[in-house]
Amino acid sequence: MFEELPSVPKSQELLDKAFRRASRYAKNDRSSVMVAGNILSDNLANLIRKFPSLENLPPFYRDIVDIIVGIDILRIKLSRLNWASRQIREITRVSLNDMKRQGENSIYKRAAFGRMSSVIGSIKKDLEFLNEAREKLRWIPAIDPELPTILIAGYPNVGKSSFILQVTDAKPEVATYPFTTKSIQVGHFIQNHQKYQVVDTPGLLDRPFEDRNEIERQAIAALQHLKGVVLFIIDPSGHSGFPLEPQLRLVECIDNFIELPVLVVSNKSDLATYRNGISMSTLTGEGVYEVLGQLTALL
Ligand SMILES: Nc1nc2c(ncn2[C@@H]2O[C@H](COP(=O)(O)OP(=O)(O)O)[C@@H](O)[C@H]2O)c(=O)[nH]1
Ligand SMILES: [Mg+2]
Repeated sequence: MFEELPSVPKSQELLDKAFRRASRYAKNDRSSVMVAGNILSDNLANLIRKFPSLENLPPFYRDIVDIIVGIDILRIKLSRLNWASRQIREITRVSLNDMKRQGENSIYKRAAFGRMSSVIGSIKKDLEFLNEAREKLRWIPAIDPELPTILIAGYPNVGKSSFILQVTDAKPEVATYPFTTKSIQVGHFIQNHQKYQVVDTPGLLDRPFEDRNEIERQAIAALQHLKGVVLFIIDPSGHSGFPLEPQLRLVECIDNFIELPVLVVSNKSDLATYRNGISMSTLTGEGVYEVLGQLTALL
């Protein structure tokens, strides 16, 4: 949806293109105005059409877009392009009328081109904004909001990435979040003809919530729009470098903040086990498919 966003031209590039074509292909002033006007208004209309419709965005994407660029400002910028596109059509129409009534005179053409330039000039900042927005949105993590999703939570080094590697077939896709330096990992597996995605969100569900900034909190909130279940992995062995205590506090925190079902599993059963709950080893594979079964049942 966002990967295919076209690059947004600068206002001067748009004008150059339109006027160059007009002078190259037009036989007279009338067709010159028509060519330039059509190129400008069509280019703007196409740009608007290629941006995902903000009304129909799935809630997950909607929240993410809102975090990254802001839905309201994006809507305003797109409507400015729409305004400009209509202005250009109107200028073209009026100018062609003038020429029809008063006869061809290069004054009309020059006046029309001047007005077109000033309309396009007035959306310079909007075009720049949209191009920057495109750069940010193209990197929206490869999460498909339609698929049932296993979100992995837990402190660093407990085995979250190892779990993805164990249960998903291909190498997980890695995408950078636009709002952190970390990379999100998404893998897929199929069970009973149903495709599932497994998502590891470093930086989001791996440390106490008090440490989070507003954007991270919003991103976590966005995750809740997914058809999801949280797999909370704890490492009772001490191998990860984190004691059990803070890990259990994070479980509580996530339980409180996130409305999706949470399954707590203790990992590294080859090293140590935690008395209550299910355990697995993402190193040896022991227990991993039982855990997966429980997760898909919750979904
Ligand atoms: N002994 C043991 N080590 C594991 C197990 N799972 C992961 N590890 C190791 O723990 C370290 C962190 O694993 P990783 O999957 O990167 O953790 P993440 O930071 O939560 O993604 C790596 O060195 C893994 O090889 C396990 O079940 N048993
Ligand atoms: Mg990891």
